[in-house]
Amino acid sequence: CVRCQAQAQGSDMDGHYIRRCVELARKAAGHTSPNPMVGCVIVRDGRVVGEGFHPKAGQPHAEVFALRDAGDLAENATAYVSLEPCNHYGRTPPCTEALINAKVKDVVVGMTDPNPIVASKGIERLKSAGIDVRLCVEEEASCRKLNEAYIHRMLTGKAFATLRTTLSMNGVVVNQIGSGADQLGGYYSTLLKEYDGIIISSNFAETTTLPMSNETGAKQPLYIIIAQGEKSQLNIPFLKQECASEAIVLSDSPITVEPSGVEVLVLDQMNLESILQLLAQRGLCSVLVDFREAGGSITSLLNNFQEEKLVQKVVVELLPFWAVSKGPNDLAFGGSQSFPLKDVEHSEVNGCVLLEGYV
Ligand code: AOF
Ligand code: ZN
Repeated sequence: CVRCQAQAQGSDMDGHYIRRCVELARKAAGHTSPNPMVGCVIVRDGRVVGEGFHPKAGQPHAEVFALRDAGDLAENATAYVSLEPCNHYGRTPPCTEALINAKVKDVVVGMTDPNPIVASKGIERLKSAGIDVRLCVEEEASCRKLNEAYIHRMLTGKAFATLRTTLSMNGVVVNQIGSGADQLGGYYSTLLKEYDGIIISSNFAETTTLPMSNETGAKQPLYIIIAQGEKSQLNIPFLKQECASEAIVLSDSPITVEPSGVEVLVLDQMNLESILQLLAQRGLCSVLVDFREAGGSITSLLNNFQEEKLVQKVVVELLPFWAVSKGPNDLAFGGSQSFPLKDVEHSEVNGCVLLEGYV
């Protein structure tokens, strides 16, 4: 019947507009933590009348920007939001009230908010105000993927960890910045933009020239430098540059760091679990474990990462590059079992093959 067709069309369009919300949300990738990335689209009579996204924690939510953009046209419109609207006073007032006051007719959400102070209460509040609310089942998975790190932190109290390495065509772990291989690794600047922090070993920090965020145009990720063993001094040249990123040194014993002024924390327990908890407490949702040296101070942290469920994702860049092997090459760690990764995707970036999979 005509009515059913109209409904089918309506739900087809749900997917379309929620995908647009995800696209808008991603504009703030790397800037929203500890908050999620959220996008919102306001549609009236089949026409987009307002769009917005959440730019940064402390700033207004996506719905507020989209409602402002729509103005009076929000009345009787449909609001699409990639995440359930919040119903609490945090750094900003509840989006449910903003939607109710704007008199929207219905709301389509991409996923419910795992934040226990929201968790379906936003949807209930909208329904109690007579607003029709539906979940866009078709795009729920893409909304979850968008905020996989935020969801993980919310549910576990730990930062979402991605293990990253680069391999040459002959299977050598490429850690020699300046060898020519790093120029090919154009994907690194994308990672710098998207992750809240990057864990590297003290050896790597001492010997490398990491691309600084000002050079790559990205925001400043926090470098988390792991110092383990007998070292009592650490000299980190890349932190002496003018546009240096922020850094924190996590050490298992007292240590002096050059340049001075870098924050140093001596941990009683140097294990990945306590590090990821500490980073989550500091508001980081996602962290990249940049692993490019066998036997370095990060190896021991990763010994049982699969069993401990501490690493969620693995990213490997395969570079069109032949490298000289300078020592043990196989990143041998990770417990006693071999296992296939899940939901593997591959893509090509600047002539490198990028493989991503979930643990
Ligand atoms: C939304 N739309 O765009 C975002 C939401 O401190 P606040 O006020 O920014 O609140 C943060 C919480 O609000 C965050 O943990 C998450 O539950 C929700 N984020 N909600 O309706 C948005 N960013
Ligand atoms: Zn909100």
